[in-house]
Amino acid sequence: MENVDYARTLGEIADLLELQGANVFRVRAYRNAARTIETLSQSIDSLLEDEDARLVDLPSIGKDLAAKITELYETGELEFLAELREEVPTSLIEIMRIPSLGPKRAKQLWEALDITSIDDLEDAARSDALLELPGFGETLQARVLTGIKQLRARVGRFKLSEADVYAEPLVDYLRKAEGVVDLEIAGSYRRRCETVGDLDILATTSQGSAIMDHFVAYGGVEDVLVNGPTKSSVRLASGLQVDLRLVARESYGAALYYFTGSKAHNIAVRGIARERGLKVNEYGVFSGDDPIAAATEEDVFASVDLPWIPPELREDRGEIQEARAGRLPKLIELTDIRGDLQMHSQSSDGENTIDELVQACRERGYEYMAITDHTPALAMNGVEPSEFKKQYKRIDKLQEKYDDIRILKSAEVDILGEGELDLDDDLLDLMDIVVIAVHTRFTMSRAQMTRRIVRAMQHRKVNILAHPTGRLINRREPYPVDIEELVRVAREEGILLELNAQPHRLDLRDIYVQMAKLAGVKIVISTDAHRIIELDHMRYGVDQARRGWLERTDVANTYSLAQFLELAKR
Ligand code: DGT
Ligand code: CA
Ligand code: CA
Ligand code: ZN
Repeated sequence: MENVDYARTLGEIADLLELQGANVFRVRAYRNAARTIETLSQSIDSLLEDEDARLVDLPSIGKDLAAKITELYETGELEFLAELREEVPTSLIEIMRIPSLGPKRAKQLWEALDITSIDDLEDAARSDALLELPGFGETLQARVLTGIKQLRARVGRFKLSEADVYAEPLVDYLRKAEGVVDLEIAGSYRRRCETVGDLDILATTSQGSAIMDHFVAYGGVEDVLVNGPTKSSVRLASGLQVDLRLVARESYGAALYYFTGSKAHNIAVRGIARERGLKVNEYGVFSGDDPIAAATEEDVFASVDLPWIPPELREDRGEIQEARAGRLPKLIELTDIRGDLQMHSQSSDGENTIDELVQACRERGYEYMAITDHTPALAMNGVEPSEFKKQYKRIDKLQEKYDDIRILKSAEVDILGEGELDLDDDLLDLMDIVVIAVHTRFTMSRAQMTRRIVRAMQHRKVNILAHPTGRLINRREPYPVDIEELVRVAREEGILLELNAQPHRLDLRDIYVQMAKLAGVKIVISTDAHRIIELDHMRYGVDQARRGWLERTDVANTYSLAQFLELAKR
């Protein structure tokens, strides 16, 4: 099993316990364990193969959880989960995930109206049946219907980071097939979209199609949908569908181009080709019946007088015109990053000490970093002002040991309901950099939310607005906010906007990143790491930045410390 499979199982237990109204600490124990496993650098399977390794040494894993994980490892199943599933209809979990419902209301719907599926819920909401329940009203009922619509639109899409978990070992496995020459994942995965519907793999071999049988024999395959000599499709145990196409070596470039997409980009390029009397398909670019380009992507682009366009830009959002004019951006790369401006230590909800985080950032070659613990408004995870003062003294001490990295004193200051900040000015004055964010009260009107955030941005000490829209991919829509107004205020006030690199946030999203760039607002890409391994999420932030057309100079944390501080200055 993959670590994500273990994590998913523990997460499901947490969900089911929550629906039963179990003790919150018990629920949280499962969630924390799931998170530990999801971000572990070593695989649970290999850990358990090693006799000396002890699961209980991992953070958030006690004796009981270790036993459950071992049972999963040994039998592939978990009796406890099977029992829970008997007691709770699984589709209630989906219902519970609809924004503004949650476990208590899902349970209430189940008990009072016998609602156990999304379809039941939709029927009930449409016939006004929800209005009869205590605590439900017109607004909530309308919100439930919107939530159902959104849920239906996104089912089946995997976050890019989830797809990576399955894609990387599969690609390693496929490369071992007989005679493989080229092997690459095209489609939305290659364009580094934030979610992917399926994986589209292309291969060429020196001879034969042995790779097809090798593919369908892969251990992670649950169903073989098609097994042919040039195209096979499977569904992995995780539900992810994978297509493998074997193409002729002389037309590999054309196939790679075609299956990278996007469809909109392909259609636009095909239109240009048609004007020139050319035809483009997955086998090549043709003038009449004669292929004029097919071997490489560069050839395909050159046949319509375009330079090669990076996959992340191929969305038909102006890249073709800019390419023609010789104005394609030189996209930012991971190695350009020189610091990370958001991470949490043990003082709030992080797992590591500041010392450990500093070591990890030094290992990553960073020149600066900021510790941004939560503030008291987040009851369970917040740090009290007196604790922040102690933390800053500790940072001063620690700083004396290092001249290769600057540890910036900071906090992720909560934006309260009316736009006030959760810490007093005298504490903000002790910080090198002030990061602000909304974490509560998502349901205000667009105008109210915009006013709230703008007011916070206008506070003279603020430098960075973190995860500006609050969305969680596949789980929570952004709160309603006038993003253009936030960009305008950022420009006016000299505030940096964060592109949060957590793979389930990626907030700002690509088009807003581009909007900020066009307005002349600098972006910071921060990992918001809650443990060391999450510092490596930086690559997802950089992927998203590339999709937003950012160059190195558009990103504040690609500059030297002195230049960064100058950019952050109000
Ligand atoms: P996904 O899988 O929903 O995340 O998105 P993609 O972009 O990977 O889409 P997919 O898997 O349906 O197809 C892969 C690529 O194949 C797509 O990006 C462009 C190309 N393609 C598929 N269908 C068409 C089509 O009808 N016309 C054109 N021009 N290209 C297509
Ligand atoms: Ca795809
Ligand atoms: Ca596909
Ligand atoms: Zn946050």
